[in-house]
Amino acid sequence: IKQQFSDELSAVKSRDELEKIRVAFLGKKGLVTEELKNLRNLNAEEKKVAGMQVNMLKNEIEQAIVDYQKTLEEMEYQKQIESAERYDYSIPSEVEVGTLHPITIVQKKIEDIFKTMGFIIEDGLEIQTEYNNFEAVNIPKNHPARDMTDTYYLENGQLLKTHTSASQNTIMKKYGAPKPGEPLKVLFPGRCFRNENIDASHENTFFQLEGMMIGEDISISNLIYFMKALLTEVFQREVKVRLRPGFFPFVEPGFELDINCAICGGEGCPTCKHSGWVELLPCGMIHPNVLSMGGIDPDKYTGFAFGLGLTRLAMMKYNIKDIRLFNSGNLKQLRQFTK
Ligand code: FA5
Repeated sequence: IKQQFSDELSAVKSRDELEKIRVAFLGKKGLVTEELKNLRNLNAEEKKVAGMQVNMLKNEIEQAIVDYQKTLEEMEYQKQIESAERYDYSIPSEVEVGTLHPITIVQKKIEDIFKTMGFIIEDGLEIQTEYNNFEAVNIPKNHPARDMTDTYYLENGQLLKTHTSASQNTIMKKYGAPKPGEPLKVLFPGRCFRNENIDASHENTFFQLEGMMIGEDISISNLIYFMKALLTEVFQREVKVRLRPGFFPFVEPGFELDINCAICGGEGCPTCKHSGWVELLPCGMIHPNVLSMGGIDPDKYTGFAFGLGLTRLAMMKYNIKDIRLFNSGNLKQLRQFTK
């Protein structure tokens, strides 16, 4: 039986064939099983010797089948490897790789600068309540300041946020009053929407990047320090700026920081409406009412806020004359900006 088994096993090429052999030798009517059954015809002495031999044979065959099963599996695996598609990783790829949008590049750069200065980055909703967009930043119903922006209202009474300041209240409530010596420093970029007459410097969909710092003795000098750090890093050179008083109901005092137009160098061009300056960075000290509505005690804390025109900043950085390029989907032009 042993000889017959090893002859037949050596011819096996598949798992099906192996199973057939297993049945032929170890199955209910298999050769080994028959031998085991025949033991009952022997006397006690013979049974002892033959029983041992048959059991040994049975174990050997079982083991041989298990081993052969493994060999077959390895052979199949080897076959799969050999027939698998082969890749040559050294051949240069012809797949086109996308690039970041220029606004994203500038946004990431500013986020990195502010992160090193200890700012947290927050993400604000694009659909906001009237309360967050207006009331909570001190622009009550019927206040003339609401005419400053033409708002896209949704049917459910909510609106597309007209400025990133719409997130101020939510963020103040999320973090609460700052701990002593640990001012709250947050940066929150976002897409804003206004029903504008579109021209070279006005879009109906554009980006702002807002920042806030609130603590026990935050002053205008902190504000100016951070604004300077921001612009020097972005432009990698000293930039000419001018500060004018600016009115926003949510800051007191408020300022407008303008940057010398990079397109014409201050000579005057359509991008800067022939003034030589681009309105870029309104800012100011957060109004006490806004702090109160955010749950922060204005008698104890002060803070500054700024609302950078991120899209306009990208125009100045990359010398883009017309704001409409950003939303144009013109990849040929947009992908030239890489850093
Ligand atoms: C605001 O939106 C204030 N929320 C900013 C602010 C925040 C002030 C915190 C004080 C404290 P303003 O409407 O000026 O302000 O817009 C801010 C900037 O967004 C502008 O300087 C400009 O760079 C940019 N901006 C405004 N409207 C458009 C537009 N239609 N297209 C492109 N950029 C725009």
